[in-house]
Amino acid sequence: MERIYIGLGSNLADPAEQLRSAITALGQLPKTSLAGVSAFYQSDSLLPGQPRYTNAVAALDSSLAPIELLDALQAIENDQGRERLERWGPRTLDLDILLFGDRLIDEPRLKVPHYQIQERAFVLYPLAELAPPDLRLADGRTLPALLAACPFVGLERLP
Ligand code: A4P
Ligand code: MG
Repeated sequence: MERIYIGLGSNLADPAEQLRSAITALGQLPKTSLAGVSAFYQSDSLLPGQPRYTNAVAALDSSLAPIELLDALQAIENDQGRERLERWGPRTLDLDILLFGDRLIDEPRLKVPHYQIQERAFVLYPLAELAPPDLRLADGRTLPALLAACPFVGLERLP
């Protein structure tokens, strides 16, 4: 079993409902249990002209292999009507593997830790709700240092 953190994001077709059904689907994955879910956060899109995003982070305990988990996440994205029309386009559901135990993964289909974790308040603050406060990433960076360098700006934590 390894502890895995998944970033969830949606900016189309009732984003909060998209996140809730994705969380249900995560809890039903084989060899996996859902260990926690953060609050939901809203923020403007990083790309101009797109609807606002709703984001959250889920913690999983799983014995799936990383690529098996990626395949399962992409199947959930597809089940929830995601159309890959353009990279970085608006989406009903985006599921990113943020951290996978203490693994460093650098494969064509999968880079872990997720490459933009440090720039994304909508990832770091929900992650901090679930992770141990002194969490150290596989690449040596710590969660407190990442939080200190990424201000809580433009994020709205939903009740
Ligand atoms: N891939 C590589 N590493 C990973 C990983 N750790 N987890 C590959 C998941 N996938 C990973 O992803 C493209 C490919 O990345 C996958 O086929 C997988 O093999 P995708 O989800 O198909 O495409 P994408 O979502 O358009 O790209 P990406 O890079 O995930 O987009 P981003 O960077 O997530 O940008 N603003 C706010 N406020 N909140 C958001 O969530 N998200 C985006 C999308 C832009 N602005 C946003 C938000
Ligand atoms: Mg993605």
